[in-house]
Amino acid sequence: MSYGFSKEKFKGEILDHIRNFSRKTLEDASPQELYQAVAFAVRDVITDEWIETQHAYNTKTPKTLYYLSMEFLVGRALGNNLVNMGIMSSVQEALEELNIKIDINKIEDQEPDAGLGNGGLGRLAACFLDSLSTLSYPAYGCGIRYNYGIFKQQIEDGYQVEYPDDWLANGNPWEVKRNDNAQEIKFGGTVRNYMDENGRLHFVQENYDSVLAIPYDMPIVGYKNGFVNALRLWDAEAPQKFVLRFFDQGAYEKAVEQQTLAKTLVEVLYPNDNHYKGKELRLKQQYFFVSATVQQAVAKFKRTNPNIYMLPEKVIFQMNDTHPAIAVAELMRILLDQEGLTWEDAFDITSRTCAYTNHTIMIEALETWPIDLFQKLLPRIYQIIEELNRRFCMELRDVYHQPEHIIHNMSIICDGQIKMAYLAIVGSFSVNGVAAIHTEILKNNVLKNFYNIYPNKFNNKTNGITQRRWLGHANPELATLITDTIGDKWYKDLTHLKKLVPYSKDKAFIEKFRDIKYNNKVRLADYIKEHNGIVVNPDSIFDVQVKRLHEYKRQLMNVLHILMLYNEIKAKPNGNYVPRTFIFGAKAAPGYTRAKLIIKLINSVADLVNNDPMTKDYLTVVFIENYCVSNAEIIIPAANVSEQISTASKEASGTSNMKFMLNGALTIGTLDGANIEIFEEVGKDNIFIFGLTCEEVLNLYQSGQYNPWDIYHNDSEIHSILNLLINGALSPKNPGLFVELYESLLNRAGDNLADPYFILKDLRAYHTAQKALEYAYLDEVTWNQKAIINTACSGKFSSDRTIKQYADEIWGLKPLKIK
Ligand code: HBZ
Repeated sequence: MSYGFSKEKFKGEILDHIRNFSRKTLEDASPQELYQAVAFAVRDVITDEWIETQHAYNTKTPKTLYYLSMEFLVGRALGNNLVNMGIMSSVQEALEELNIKIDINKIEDQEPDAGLGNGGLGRLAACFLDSLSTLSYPAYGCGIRYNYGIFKQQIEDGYQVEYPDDWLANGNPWEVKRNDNAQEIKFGGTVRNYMDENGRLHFVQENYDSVLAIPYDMPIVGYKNGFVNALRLWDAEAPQKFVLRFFDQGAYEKAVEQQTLAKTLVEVLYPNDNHYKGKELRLKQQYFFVSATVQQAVAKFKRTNPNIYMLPEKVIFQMNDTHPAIAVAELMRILLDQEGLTWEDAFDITSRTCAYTNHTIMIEALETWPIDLFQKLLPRIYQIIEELNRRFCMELRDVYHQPEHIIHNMSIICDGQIKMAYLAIVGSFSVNGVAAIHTEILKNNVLKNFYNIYPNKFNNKTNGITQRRWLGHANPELATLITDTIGDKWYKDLTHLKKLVPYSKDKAFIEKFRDIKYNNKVRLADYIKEHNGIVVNPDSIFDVQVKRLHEYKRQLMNVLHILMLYNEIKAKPNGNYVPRTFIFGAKAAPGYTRAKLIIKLINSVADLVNNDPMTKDYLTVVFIENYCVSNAEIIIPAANVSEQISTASKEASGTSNMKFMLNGALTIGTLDGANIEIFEEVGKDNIFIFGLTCEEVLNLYQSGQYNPWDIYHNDSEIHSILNLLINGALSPKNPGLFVELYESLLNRAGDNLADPYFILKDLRAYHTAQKALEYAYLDEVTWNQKAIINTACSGKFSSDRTIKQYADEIWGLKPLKIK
């Protein structure tokens, strides 16, 4: 079944909306007003299916997934909905018939990105929602309706400057407020206990501050199946907002405090990616949306199931990293204090309902909360975690016969801190990593002790991306070529792309594929001209690294390689060089000083090479500001080369690597995360692999034997580019500016090791791989064949595959037939 669309009705709704809300003629309506009108008309088309899907949940009471995530990086909804509803061309026709002069892309551009996430983890959650609806799985995405999403980045004088992302300024036409599902969330106060007449102990939280959690639902439209799930984002409101003026003095103050709490709670997304900061407000945010979701899920379950013991048969809480790990304790609280279950029964139910996904092994990203902060804010939850830990340690001792030092290491509470990852593991029946190598590292290194005890909990679910957005919407020309060649089944089953393999030898297909890449490069060149004022050559190699800025992702190594090329050309100006455009996009966490300096360095290198008459025809460097979902949809389809150069073992999976591959870019990368699986799919001739392996990195790190000075002294080219960082060539007005980065590569004060990301160690190998790539690009036909093979072999990396594995192997979820 698909969505009931009538063009005439649609046109009428647009006219009505402009008339009633803008009070204008269609001609006079601004692009933003047109966007609002189109969005409302589309939402109207979705409504019946949305109601029906939700009605089927109520009547058929299927097992339902609650995907708990602090982040959903959904981007824009309009274009994606049109693709999934299969009405893109009908809507275009309708707009033409209404004589609307601006085209649909311009209307789509009016929509602000819903930037409710930092990077990979948040975008993964958004891809998962798309797959869940497309595969008809009953599910809710559950998160926070931040007033401000990820900051907007501007580059000023080469530096990152952050601006607030007021994404709700013009309202949000997709969301629906659901007052009837409001939940009360309690913070602070004290816990009183008493014994009842039957000798049972009860716990009551008193003198707490409370805030109301109000859900806003956004529709998540499945691909041509009439199945509409909800992304449920919780907003905070103060309770008793309206009776403020009747309060006596004490109550008045409390009421004001609660107002402030509600206002600050959902104000802004924390902009750190792979880095943990123990901020009290962040813990409040976590408990706020988790408690709201768990309370609501249990209440909904109880409406149709009298037997609470059946909960694991009907409800799954999947925790997207440890940020929602508090769900374990919150569910325990509800089962113990509200349902009156015994500890054993409550724990049995909880640990069959919760599951945990780990997204990082980076030590600095692991969440731990100081006991005093935690206890003050969540006194009852803390008691529960303490008891959980007491019993867990007892089990380690009595059942698993672990020695004391191991028990100490595994304890959820240790040295005044609560370790959220351990809480998540102990309270879950499933612990998964996000790429094969990542899961192996979890099992054999980081979480080894837990794996020894609970081997059956551990499993891998390699990440994926949705082809509807990342090919269907982002690259419509390629999508059409593929459909014309092999049919449209790939929209629902990406492995169909394999049928393109024989076409990698078909001259006409190769040419079409090449022309589409060229057109996408022109589209990106236009974007760059408009936003950066830089003219780039669409015949040059578009070499792209877009992702959060982090030392482990090694944007700095990319820049150093560009400087090597620069020096080569300067030394031999009459050589034969393949023109290259290096494109970067990256936000740095506002407090991450070194990452921000790397952004400045990229822009300084851009100034140098783009303006040097000897190099400017061969080398162009572009930093695209404010990298986000909507500009990723323009950048990725235009890439020839995908930079995936993290220090092996550090990137859990990566997902942009999959988007690039799908769009026919060749990867240059390390054997890290999902790069390894991409390598397995495409074979060695269609990828450029270099550098240390995970094992080598882990050994080198442990041995402490890395000495970058040897490289500095023995490799004269590396020597001279490092000197560019300290001789003022890149920052004449402030010659010492980049000394810090130079130092970070050679002597890292305070670390047990110079540069734990081994940049100089891998730089030469990276340079060699780049040379091979450049050489391969010279043969246009072969290059395009490799690009086609990349697209053809990307089937594994659909989030549909990932979600089906989660559903079959973890959740026990079945697709729901609506009609
Ligand atoms: O999750 C990323 C991994 O780095 C990446 O390799 C993986 O592909 C992706 C999806 O599994 N992790 C993140 O994006 N992590 C965060 O954004 C993050 C945000 C807040 C934190 C910690 C981590 O407190």
